[in-house]
Amino acid sequence: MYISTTPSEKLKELYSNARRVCVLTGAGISAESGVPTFRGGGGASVWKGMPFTEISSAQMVERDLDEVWAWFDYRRDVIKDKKPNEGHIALAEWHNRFEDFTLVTQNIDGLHWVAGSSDVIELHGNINRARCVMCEARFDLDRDKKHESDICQKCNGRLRPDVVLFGEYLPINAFERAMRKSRSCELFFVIGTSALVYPAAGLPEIAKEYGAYLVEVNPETTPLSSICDEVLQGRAGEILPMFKHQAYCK
Ligand code: BV8
Repeated sequence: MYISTTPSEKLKELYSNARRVCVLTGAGISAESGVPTFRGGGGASVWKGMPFTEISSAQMVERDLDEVWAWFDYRRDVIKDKKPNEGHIALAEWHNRFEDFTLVTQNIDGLHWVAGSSDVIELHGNINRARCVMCEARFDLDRDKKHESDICQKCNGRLRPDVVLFGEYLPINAFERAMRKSRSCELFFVIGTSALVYPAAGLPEIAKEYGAYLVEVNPETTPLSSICDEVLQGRAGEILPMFKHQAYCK
């Protein structure tokens, strides 16, 4: 395994010739935008004494949907003025750089879209959308305000945040597409995730199993690091722009 703060000659070669590339991002790619991560502290990990794995759980929607709304309104308020950083912007350019590029994110902050990524597979939903618990209709939320109504305009059912909570299934089409692309890619980057949450954290393992060159971008070591071909130890906003360098772009 190659560990460094800059890409190896092998990775530069692979990057300049690759056609099928897949990327999985986690909260770390938004850290430099000022969005708190979950396990790096910073406020996205506890709500009124509850760990986020409890307040962001299916049980809480049953138990106290108002409290779940309060938690997600708080988080939407925290991220409403946050902007994409150099890491998001670099990845947005990769859509045109490769013949078959897939960007998969665990994040719900929507910053990849704001950075210009045209097609993002959001495995865990989006914090700026609500979903009806009855008819599943979806409604965009106003970024600058607390959610206004809990009632579905279509069927009068109750609305909830359109995010995947612990104990809930991921959107099946999104996850199946992410799995297919993980199996078929030549180069897989896993960026800014502690690789603790499944099934998302299984995607790099699948890519590796199917022969992809697996690259991790993270200032810290994770449970995935040991199976990676290359670990780039640093911040996404520093490392990803390095790939813009003409030296290894066709
Ligand atoms: C599921 C939305 C099948 C909500 C999220 C019991 C019952 C059911 C399931 C389970 C169970 N026990 C375990 C499970 C599985 C569970 C799971 O994995 N739990 C973990 C905690 C062990 N998974 C699920 O429940 C999933 N569903 O399994 O369905 C099922 C269904 C029913 C019954 C049985 C099975 C659903 C998981 C989705 C949960 N929703 N988000 C919300 O946001 O509130 S997950 C949440 O964690 C976020 O999406 C987040 O992205 C994700 C992962 O965290 P990370 O992104 O990795 O963030 P973290 O802070 O941890 O790490 C940041 C990293 O960035 C660090 O490594 C840091 O070093 C690095 N970093 C920091 N700065 C930078 C940087 N890197 C680069 N540059 C920087 N500048």
